Amino acid sequence: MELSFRWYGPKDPVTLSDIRQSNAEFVVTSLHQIPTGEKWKIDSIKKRINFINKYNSKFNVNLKWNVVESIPVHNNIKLRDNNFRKLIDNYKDTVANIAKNKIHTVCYNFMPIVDWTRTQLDYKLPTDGLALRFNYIQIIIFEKFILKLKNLEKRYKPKELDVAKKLYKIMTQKDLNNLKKSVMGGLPAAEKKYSITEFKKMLISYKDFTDEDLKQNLKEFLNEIIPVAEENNVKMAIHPDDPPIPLFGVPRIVSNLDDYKYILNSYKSESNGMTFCAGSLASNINNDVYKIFETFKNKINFIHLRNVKIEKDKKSFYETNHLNGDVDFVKLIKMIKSEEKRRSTNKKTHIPMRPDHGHCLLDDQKKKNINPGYTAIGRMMGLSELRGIISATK
Ligand code: DNO
Repeated sequence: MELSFRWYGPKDPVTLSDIRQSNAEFVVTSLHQIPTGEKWKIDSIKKRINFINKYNSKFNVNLKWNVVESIPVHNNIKLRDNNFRKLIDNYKDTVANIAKNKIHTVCYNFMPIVDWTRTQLDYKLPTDGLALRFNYIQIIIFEKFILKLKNLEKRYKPKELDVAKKLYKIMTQKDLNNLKKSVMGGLPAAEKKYSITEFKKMLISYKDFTDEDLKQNLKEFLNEIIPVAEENNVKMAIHPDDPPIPLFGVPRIVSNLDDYKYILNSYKSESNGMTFCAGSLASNINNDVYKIFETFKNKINFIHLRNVKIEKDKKSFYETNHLNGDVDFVKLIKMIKSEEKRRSTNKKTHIPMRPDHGHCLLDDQKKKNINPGYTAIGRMMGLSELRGIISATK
């Protein structure tokens, strides 16, 4: 595996030196300063590479940018609406420009409106570490009492709505503000921080939009992007919905094995691949992560390793450390290593992998400016646990 670490660029409180100290050798990053939909110019990409190189010297581990995570897909592309033609052209140019800078893996997702979603960013664990959590009832509270959406009984059970109502009554304004912040833009990599009005406006654009509609639009997107990726020897890697369950009444189409079958068969090409995100996939109890890995192993272009524990209601979860969650990482890493061995007849044997998220631990808990899930110490602990497994497995 190419041991990698996500870095949010020069403004990330986690520095390139911190990353080097974690023992990672590769950097996964994106030009987050460029608004979603705009084309990335060759020079802007080069500038980022030069920034990384500036701190590389003959005395230290030379970090290399191996994966772009992400080139976000604009909602107008997902909706095939307004200026989507121009946006697709920009996306193609960006993919080509990345390749011109010798980066050949792109992670992206196709979740409507938001990227990943959590309801709590500081869930206290028995170890005193702080974790990210997704609570199903809190999502209902968010939809019903913050967004004030109607017709929730179509999507939620009467008992769930009842529990949500009772819990809402005892929540303080601070609790509600925290929930709102967690869902609507407290997370890094969110394409945009929405106000309630903007969020509702986005929901309206997806009104009456079905899973089939979104699938069709993803297929059209692949039909246009994959040939450009092929031409430039770029491997696209679609990330699963996080969490892989329906939210806010809008479609989700990258959630399970069948979804991936559809996507990967929509355009058969080595460039049409997946990001295998263990934690995202495992947060839907119906997903068998090992089976998903086994089924699509030759299509896996990028790997995210983190672990989750599904809670009693079977729909909520929190992020555990790598060794304590529902996914057996010893088993999974053995599978990854055997896939790498299988590929070793080809040139590219090592799959880029990054420890995805970590708990907020030690000094990071005292810092004001952190990216939830992306603190240095927690991820470094994650990577260390993974490195232990990697070196102990054949
Ligand atoms: C969250 C990340 C996601 C991921 C995008 C990929 O921690 O895994 O933000 O980068 O969904 O496009």
